[in-house]
Amino acid sequence: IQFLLILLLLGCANPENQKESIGEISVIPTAAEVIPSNDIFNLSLKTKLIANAESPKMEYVLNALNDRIQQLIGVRLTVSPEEVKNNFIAIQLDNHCDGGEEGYCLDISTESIDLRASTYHGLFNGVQTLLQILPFGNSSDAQEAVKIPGFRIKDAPRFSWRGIMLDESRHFFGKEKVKQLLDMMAMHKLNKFHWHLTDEPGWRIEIKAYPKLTSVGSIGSWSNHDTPPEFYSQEDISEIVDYAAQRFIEVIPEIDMPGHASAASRAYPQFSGGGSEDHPLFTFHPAKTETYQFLTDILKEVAGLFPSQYIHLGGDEVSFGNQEWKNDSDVKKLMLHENIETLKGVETYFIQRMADTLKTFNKQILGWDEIIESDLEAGSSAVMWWRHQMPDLVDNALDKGYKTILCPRVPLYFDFVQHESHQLGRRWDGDFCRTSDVYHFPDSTLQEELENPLILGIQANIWTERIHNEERFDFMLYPRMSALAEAAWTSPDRKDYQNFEVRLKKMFKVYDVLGLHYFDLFELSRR
Ligand code: TNX
Repeated sequence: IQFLLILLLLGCANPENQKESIGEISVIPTAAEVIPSNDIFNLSLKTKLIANAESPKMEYVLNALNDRIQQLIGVRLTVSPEEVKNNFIAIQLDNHCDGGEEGYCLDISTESIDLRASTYHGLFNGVQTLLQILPFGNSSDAQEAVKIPGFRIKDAPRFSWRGIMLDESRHFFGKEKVKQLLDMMAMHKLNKFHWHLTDEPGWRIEIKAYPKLTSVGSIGSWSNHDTPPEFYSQEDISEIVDYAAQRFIEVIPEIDMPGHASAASRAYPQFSGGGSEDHPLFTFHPAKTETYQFLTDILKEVAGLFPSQYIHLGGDEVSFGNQEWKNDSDVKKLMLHENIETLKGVETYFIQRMADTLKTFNKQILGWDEIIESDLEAGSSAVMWWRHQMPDLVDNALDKGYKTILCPRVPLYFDFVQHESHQLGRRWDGDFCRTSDVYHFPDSTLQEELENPLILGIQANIWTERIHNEERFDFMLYPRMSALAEAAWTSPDRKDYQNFEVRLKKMFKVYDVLGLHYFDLFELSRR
């Protein structure tokens, strides 16, 4: 990506572009308050860098900035120990910039670029804004100053949860594609990466206690049952978690249960609770002590790999394959013993039991909206609302005191088509997910609920049954991800779709240079 950005800078170096950017800001997601000025900051070899803290997190912030500065002027700036009065970039932790956990104040004037925030994450977000403001320069012209237009910006996010979920069970994309996704998320100030690592076609995370999960369970994908094993070793996982942390992105793993368990069951059939004709081996067995031990061992390793406070336990669509539970003598015994009357009750029992297990590892449960019916700890448990045709679920979740993330199928499922002419992808009763629908979410649907602080934010989900290669991945993700970013970050009074389209056209230049196979939604109107 860094190499490609150099190309971008070289390719777009043209004085007209520089003029064009003065006086207007073209950043996605757009900032809360922006005041342009006539000042110009000259970034050159003489520019000094100041930072008021030394720590790994400050390094992450400075690296993000220096990667670009190096492209612009040929060198990285080192932190200057002396006091400087002019031509400096100051990156400072400072409680006077009142932007909460992730906000920042960015002041670009003739004398200095002054970035302040009360957290490192805020500083990182400020750097991301600055990177989008920096004019396109020419790295071969290191002697010439790069002119940066003056602005005073004060910014903070609307939602604290701004997420993307990627399903790598159905199709496996691998480390490089995931890192590119994380880079793009960072640029867009998206901060939660939910990683769907297990499901029917493949189990994608190495578990040392159960090697067959990957040696057997990771063979095959949705479109090809005979692929060689494709999975992330624990080393790979740590590399990705670290790469994300350097971009202030939290990685939340999902180990789906008790349904969507087929890949695990192929490897270890002794823990299977059976399935259905369409979904063989779909469930874990809910009434065997050994199943719970198996899953506890797995979650113990998972908990050690991911610093996130959450582990996502899925919990979705169990009815697709729990028919065999009905006639199972152990399940019958469990129901009798625990006073459970329905299969949904068995599911609820299972989830409650596993949520308790998570607590022993100091983790909290996150799950799909089916888990609302379980009695979980209020205040710490979190659910993702996905069944868009059932908006009452949001109220149910809030009533039970669960933290709630909004990712309704329409408009936030990126495996759905984005244009009426598109054939490849899902629809729901003819409905699909346009970029503009993504952009307008959630203001187009929920009102009262949004006042509730238990609503953490929004997320788009990339399910990959129908996304079998990188080109399709890009096409389904971009530009909807840019729209998601603004929906998640920018307050409703600052949202303006027409203005977003103008900025998106500029973002397309970035996509182009990165070689992303995005859907050019302006192409149709250009013809
Ligand atoms: C429903 S969303 C699922 C996924 C599918 C997706 C396809 C959810 C919790 N379960 O297993 O991949 O629809 O759109």
